[in-house]
Amino acid sequence: MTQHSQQLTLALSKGRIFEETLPLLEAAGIKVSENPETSRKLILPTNDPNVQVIIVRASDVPTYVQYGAADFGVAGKDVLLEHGGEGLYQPIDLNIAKCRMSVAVRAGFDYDTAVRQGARLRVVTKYVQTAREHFAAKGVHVDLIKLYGSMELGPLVGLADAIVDLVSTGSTLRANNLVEVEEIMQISSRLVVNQAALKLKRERLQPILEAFEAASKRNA
Ligand code: PRT
Ligand code: MG
Repeated sequence: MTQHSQQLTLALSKGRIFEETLPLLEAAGIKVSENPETSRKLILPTNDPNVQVIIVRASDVPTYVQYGAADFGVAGKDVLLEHGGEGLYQPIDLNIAKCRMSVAVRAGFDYDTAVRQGARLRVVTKYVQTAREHFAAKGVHVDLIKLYGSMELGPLVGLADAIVDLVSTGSTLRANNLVEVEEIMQISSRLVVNQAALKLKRERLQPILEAFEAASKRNA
């Protein structure tokens, strides 16, 4: 195989995923040479001339990997469920960027009674697919409204009765007078690998996947 075909591109997003992937990369002997928080570069070299990191939006990671523009990447389960996972092999739960996806309502709104009485609920969320499946499985009628951020505002300004969003400490909900009424699922980030790259670049990928797997067990 040529040198070029063994070049690896890893897709990461800035912020918590980048920060929490760094120790896993180090376990595989890879050090990223620049910090995406201070650099404007979207392609970051590493100490390994055959490995580069590209910085993309968290929700775009699966797309870059699906089309082979990146060989592998790190994405939250929330993002992967919305994407659908087409063209992606998902071998490892990295146990990083952990949180939960939950339903929250304005303090004082009686969610359980509304659900029991079969009320039709308006729900704002970025996670339309996952929310649709959750409420369908419960037999709750919902009108889902897609938002791209600041979901917490929805119930406060009369756009919705409830939100479906990610929660970690709960302080964003508290600051906006919202209460968590139902946990939908636990969320963590997964390693995703392009299916063709897994076959064609297995020799280069395998040791990195093994190092990631061993290091991520310590986060479990
Ligand atoms: O920010 P941007 O719009 O660019 O993209 P993004 O929000 O998708 O990226 P980023 O980096 O914020 O999140 C990347 C991944 O981290 C997500 O896909 C999740 O899998 C994971 N993750 C873990 C979280 C959180 N914890 C989290 N707390 N993603 C978002 N949040 C947000 C949440 O949406 C809410 O606004 O933090 C707020 C709640 O936090 P607490 O601590 O106040 O409860
Ligand atoms: Mg964010």
